[in-house]
Amino acid sequence: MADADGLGTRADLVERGDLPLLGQDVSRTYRLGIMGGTFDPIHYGHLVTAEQAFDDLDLDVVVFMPAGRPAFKQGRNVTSGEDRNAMTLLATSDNPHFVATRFEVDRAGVTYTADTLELLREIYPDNVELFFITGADAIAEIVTWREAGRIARLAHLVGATRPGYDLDRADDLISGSPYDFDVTYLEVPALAISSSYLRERVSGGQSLRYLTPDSVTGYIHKHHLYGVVPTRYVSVLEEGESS
Ligand code: DND
Repeated sequence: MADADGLGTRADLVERGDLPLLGQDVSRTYRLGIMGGTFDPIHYGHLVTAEQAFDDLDLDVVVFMPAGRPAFKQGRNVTSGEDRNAMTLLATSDNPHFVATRFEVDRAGVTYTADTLELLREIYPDNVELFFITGADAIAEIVTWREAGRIARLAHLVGATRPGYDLDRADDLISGSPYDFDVTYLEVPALAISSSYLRERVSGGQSLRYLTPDSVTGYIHKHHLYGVVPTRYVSVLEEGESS
């Protein structure tokens, strides 16, 4: 299969462990979920959304794809692709149907979703369908993304909404757009957490426990991300001895 934008052949990509090998059995259709995100940092909102999409849409696997240079965050200082990729790897490593890929991190220039989907379409045979998963915030915005029409042609969309979320707005924007989006809406448990909330907590010296896997928190502390405030853990015994 053709070289995908200098990233290597289909076999290379699979051998590197970056992308799952799908489509071998021509008598069946495969369903590949793609969870794109800045993941700065990744958290349980992202993970629970992908897990639910996997179950509800009967996906074969969900690929987590940290954005290389995100198209829309040029104004903000985004953590390096290497760090965001490492955190994504850690967060997904214990789930057998999640895979983290460097597909966008390794791509030069601004990474647009339409280009990513086009490259995946070149890599995978026709019996692999693409499902691009987004959260409630992103689903209403998708009509404004670069080459939204191309996105609509290349992939099904999965829009994860929270209970009580005003779906009508997203639906109006999508159905009012000139593009033929195929969207499946899912209701995921309300996890009112965001990467910016996690960053604020880290810089304020607060815990990330139960917001993201502990391995991600460990990585943030070890690599001094988000203005981490070093914590000195003192055991109850030590405290008692010093008083
Ligand atoms: P975000 O920066 O929103 O990622 O980017 C999401 C994807 O959209 C990436 O793949 C981007 O490359 C792509 N995008 C955005 C804008 C323009 C274009 C492409 C373009 O090509 O023109 P976050 O890390 O913030 O979030 C990742 C996903 O998780 C998003 O879909 C977000 O809505 C969702 N999410 C949650 N879902 C459920 N519960 C929560 C969530 N927090 C974030 N608590």
